[in-house]
Amino acid sequence: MKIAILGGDGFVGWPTSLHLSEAGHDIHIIDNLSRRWIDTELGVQSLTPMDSIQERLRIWHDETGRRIHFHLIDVAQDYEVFKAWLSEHRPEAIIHFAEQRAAPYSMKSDRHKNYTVNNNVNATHNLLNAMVELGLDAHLLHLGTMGVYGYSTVGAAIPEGYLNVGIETLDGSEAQTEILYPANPGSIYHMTKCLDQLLFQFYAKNDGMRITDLHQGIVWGTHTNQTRIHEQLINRFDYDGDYGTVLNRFLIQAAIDYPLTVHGTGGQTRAFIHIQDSVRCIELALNNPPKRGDRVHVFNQMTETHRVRDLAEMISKMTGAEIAYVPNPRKEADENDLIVKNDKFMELGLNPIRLEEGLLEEVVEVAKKYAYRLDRSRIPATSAWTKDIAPTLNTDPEGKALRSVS
Ligand code: USQ
Repeated sequence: MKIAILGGDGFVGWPTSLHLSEAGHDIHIIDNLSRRWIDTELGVQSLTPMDSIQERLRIWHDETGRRIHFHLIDVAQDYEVFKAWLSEHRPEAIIHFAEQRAAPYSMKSDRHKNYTVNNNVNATHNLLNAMVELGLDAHLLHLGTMGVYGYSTVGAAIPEGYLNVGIETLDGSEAQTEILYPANPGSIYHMTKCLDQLLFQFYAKNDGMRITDLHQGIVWGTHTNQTRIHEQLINRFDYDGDYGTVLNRFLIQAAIDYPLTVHGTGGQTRAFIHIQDSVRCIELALNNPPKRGDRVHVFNQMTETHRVRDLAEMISKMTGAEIAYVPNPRKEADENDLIVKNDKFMELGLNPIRLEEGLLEEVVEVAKKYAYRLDRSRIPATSAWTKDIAPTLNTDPEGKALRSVS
């Protein structure tokens, strides 16, 4: 199948491109390389050394004989260029990762809020708009987030996208209907994914577009079967306070003997998935496309839930790392439960990788190997969710002021 992967140079886009290339698909990466520019803006780099996209693709060809094509296009800005590309290549499937994906980055300043909204919403709408204009009946798969639901539960499991509700009618009887699960974003970034959902709902209804929205949890791990093939195929690996995500950050912190930075009480419960399962899920969804006229298909792309402090304790036991409870830069519930349905991927045959299965050590080993590339001063999370929170942040978990337990 000819597949366009928008954002194929990113943390999930890159291993997905390799995975689907190995499966025999004709892969075209479309990317504006914005993530590399953001590294430069923030003055940080991936913990793992990343070659240029062209060099990575040359190595992939040398190692496997397969070609992945790269096209430098900004989907959010260059509408006409992107439309012309789609018109010429007419892919059968389009996987859309081309969005700014870090919640802390989206909250850094008014400029970062504008950038995230403009980039993410424009990218999604440009894509939908161009597909309709060109009469392109490709299957569109989008990487959404579990964060569209919010993280609190009312004691019920979060369903896959839709909720059955009863509404009292004027004559006092009850009408049943199905709605998108109420959006409850916790950051500007998460809000853009909520807006995406509405764009998808409209275009599926109005134009019969075939769309799958994957509500993914927090990805952990670094390697997939393909990125292990060669040193230069290695995935990017973020550790900094903006782009590093919680479990990978804890593992890296443990590897370099830095206190594990638990925000607040650590009572936040979140959904997780290993990067290898993430690419498998995308392939499963690709092989099970919606029919024309179907409503948007929604999958919860996660395999387990954990409380942040439990993760810290588990990693502390495994590695002897110290835990630091630091002031929370975010506006979020101190404690929440989270029960999530993921029946659809399980029915399609996903056999989840669990946290216990040795891959935690693999991440620690990778982090130790490249520890010399890491700048400890970039570890603290410094993006405050509100102006009130900013002055409360102590940005030095290695300092003495913080309560820490081992
Ligand atoms: N946290 C800590 N310590 C840290 C980093 C984070 O306690 O050093 C806490 C945060 O306060 C938060 C939780 O861990 O309560 C998760 O934070 P995160 O940075 O791992 O994840 P998040 O900001 O939610 O975003 C990540 C991805 C995003 C994806 C989302 C899935 O960056 O692209 O959509 O996970 S989900 O969280 O399920 O919405």
